[in-house]
Parts: sequence; structure tokens; C-alpha cells
Amino acid sequence: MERTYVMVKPDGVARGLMGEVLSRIEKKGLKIVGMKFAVMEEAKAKEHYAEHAERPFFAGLVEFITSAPSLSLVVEGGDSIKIMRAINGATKPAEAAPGTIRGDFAVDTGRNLVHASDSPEAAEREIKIHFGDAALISYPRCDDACLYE
Ligand code: YYY
Ligand code: MG
Repeated sequence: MERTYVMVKPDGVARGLMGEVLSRIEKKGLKIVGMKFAVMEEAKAKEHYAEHAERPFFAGLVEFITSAPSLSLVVEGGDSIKIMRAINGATKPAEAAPGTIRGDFAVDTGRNLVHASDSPEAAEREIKIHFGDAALISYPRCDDACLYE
């Protein structure tokens, strides 16, 4: 089964939206197989957002991501990478459709609440950065048999 890295960023934690995000993931039928609540280390934040290192918002983004606790998740399921991007919605909340997390709860691009890996390569890289060799625990869900053909 495909796995992806998802984060409830510090704004999502501060606004009490961890449960909302977890609930949407669970109700969709995706499986949460890893979870870590922590203040992200600066080195990890820089590695995570390395593709944006030359962008003007990079310093502020790293400062924000490391400023307060965030919730890191590994989410498992068929097409979980694309599905999590769809659940989160477009990067800019003004372009995020209603019904998505960013469309429903965010206003500013720099406070768009959630992250999800954008490709299989990114998912593998990001899971390694944030979970290293920590055990990811897959388990049966009682609706597994109804979710997949
Ligand atoms: O993958 P995603 O989070 O949807 O967007 P990216 O283009 O990878 O940017 C990462 C992150 O950087 C974005 O979620 C908010 C922030 N950001 C910003 O603050 N200002 C921008 N103009 C673009 C991105
Ligand atoms: Mg991205």
C-alpha cells in the first residue's frame, strides 16, 4: 500500500484542528500508520523544504514551522499521495475548493494548515526525514474489506 507524509502545521495545532484533519483522513478510509507530535528541529525543517531554499519565503517558512508543535503523520492507502493532496486542497487558500481543509479553514498561503507529499519520491524522502527508522505500524481496519475492490 502507498504511504505519504502529512503534517498538521503549527497553525493547525494552535487552532485546534488536529482532530478535524485526523477525522477527514480516517473517514476517507485512509489509515494512519505513524504519528509524532513535536516541535520540528530547524535542520529537519530545512531539509523538508529544501526545494524552496532559494525562494523569498523560505526563511519565514522554516521559522514558522519550527516555532511551535506540529503533528507529523504517515498515511497509508491506495493512491494515498494524490488523495491527501486533494483532501488538503490547493496551496493558496483562495484557490482551494470548499470541502478541502485549506478551502474550508485557511485564508493565507503562509498559514495553510497542512502539508502532504506531492510525489512518491517526496513521500519516501519526507517519511525518512521525519520518522527515520521508527516503526510504522500497519493494522487491519474493519472497513478494509469494503474500501477496496
Ligand atoms: O506543497 P504545498 O504545501 O501545497 O506548496 P509548496 O509550493 O510546496 O510550498 C510549501 C509551503 O510554502 C506552502 O504550503 C506555504 C509556503 N509558501 C508561502 O508561504 N508562500 C508562497 N508564495 C508559496 C509557498
Ligand atoms: Mg510542496
